Amino acid sequence: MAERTLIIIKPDGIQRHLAGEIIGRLEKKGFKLVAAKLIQLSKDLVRQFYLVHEGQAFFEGLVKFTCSSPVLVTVWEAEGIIDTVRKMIGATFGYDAEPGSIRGDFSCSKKHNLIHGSDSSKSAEYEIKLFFKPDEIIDYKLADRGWLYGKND
Ligand code: IDP
Ligand code: MG
Repeated sequence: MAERTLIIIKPDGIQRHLAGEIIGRLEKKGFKLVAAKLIQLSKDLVRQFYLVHEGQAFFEGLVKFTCSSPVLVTVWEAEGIIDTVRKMIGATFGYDAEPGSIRGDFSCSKKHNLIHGSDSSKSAEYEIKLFFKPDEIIDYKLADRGWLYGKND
């Protein structure tokens, strides 16, 4: 199985009507969508999700923001997807993010930066399990896969 990553369109992405734009970039890159749901997160779940940031000055504000509107939680698959998506997302703070990246093109904020992407395979495994049961992640083949992938060619 190819590598998997968890991508969340955060509350600002939904409220600013940017979910389609962001999902479209991931689709056009050739990544395979294997799970998706729109959910209103609870504070408890967000605290677990952002556990590594507990104790930081921005933590409670981050939890409040993440629960302030529904989010679109998705899982994507492709060779090397974790690092590639992080490059497509750009630096954490929108005003620092490179033009051409998702945050660089659409965010000027620290907290309101539109999208989450797992930062390592360990985080991806932890995060995917928080939101999806194994049978909610769909195993299927993309018809054009022969044209898309080939990290080891
Ligand atoms: P990442 O989303 O690029 O992986 P992290 O450092 O893991 O960035 O931080 C998680 C999220 O917390 C960020 O995406 C952002 O929404 C928020 N955040 C991080 N640092 C700050 C800060 O200093 N002030 C306010 N919010 C922050
Ligand atoms: Mg992070």
